[in-house]
Amino acid sequence: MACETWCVSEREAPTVDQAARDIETMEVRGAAKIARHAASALGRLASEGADADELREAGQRLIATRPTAVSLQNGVRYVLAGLDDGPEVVEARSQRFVHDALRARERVARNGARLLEGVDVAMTHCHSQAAATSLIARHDREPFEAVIVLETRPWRQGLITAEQLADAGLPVEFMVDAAMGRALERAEVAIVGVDTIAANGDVVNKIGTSLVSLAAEEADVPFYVAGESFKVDPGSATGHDVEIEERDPAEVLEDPIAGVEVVNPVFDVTPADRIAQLALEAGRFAPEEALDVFERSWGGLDGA
Ligand code: RUB
Repeated sequence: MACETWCVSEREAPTVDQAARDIETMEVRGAAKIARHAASALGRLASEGADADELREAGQRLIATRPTAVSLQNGVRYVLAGLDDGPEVVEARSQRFVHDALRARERVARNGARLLEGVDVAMTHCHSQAAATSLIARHDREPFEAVIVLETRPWRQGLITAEQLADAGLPVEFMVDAAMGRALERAEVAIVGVDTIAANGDVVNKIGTSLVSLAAEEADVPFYVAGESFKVDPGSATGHDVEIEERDPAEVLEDPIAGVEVVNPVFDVTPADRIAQLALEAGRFAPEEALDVFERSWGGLDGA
């Protein structure tokens, strides 16, 4: 499978062990990319003649790498829905998932850009391809005066966003997370990505997102979310049913301090009623509509 289908490097599709390591170490990160990476690895395993038990076990191993982003589970389920029909079908479903996921991302960017029409200053948090490509698509049509990017502790994924946007020619301002209130004195919208959308439209995304939405509400600034509909989790009634990943304390504090426990939750829940609109591949929607869009777009998951 070539790079354009899974987009990490020029390498072949990864083995399951390699993909699991890439995802665990965050060499491959972001909800959509981890789903494509896992799907590609399953496709490779199927092409190597693995049987149904091996494929099922590999799917479980990949799902266990990161618990919060349902995209990963949905990608694996989509691919393994072909198990009863043999490894060729699993391989074909892996390719179809990656292809459709990339096409969905392009459409999300177009719809995300529409949400940003007429805005001079936008703000974003973390690194989301869906949000970043929405900002770039909008800037290509109608240049921004500034895009404010929050650092996003502890992993500082905001740096990746800042670089990506600057490379694309956007005027980027980089601020620490605690400056978000100050940033919202100028920003006219906030737009972020998503790891999981619960059935009621709550959004689970990088830690700090919920605070951004709260600060945006206080500043009377619309808060938008961009993402592919395979990030919907029909099994989570609300965002609080989604497992929140806790990562290594060393990501927060390299040298432990005696008597201090470092806690490192890396996602949080933004309630649906703070989200002005979602940009999905099928258009722009109220958060409560995402479940319907998922069922219409990814109905194939039902057979998984
Ligand atoms: C990344 C993050 C992103 C979503 C969406 O967290 O929270 O906003 O995953 O990303 P991490 P995308 O760095 O821990 O994976 O739009 O690229 O799918």
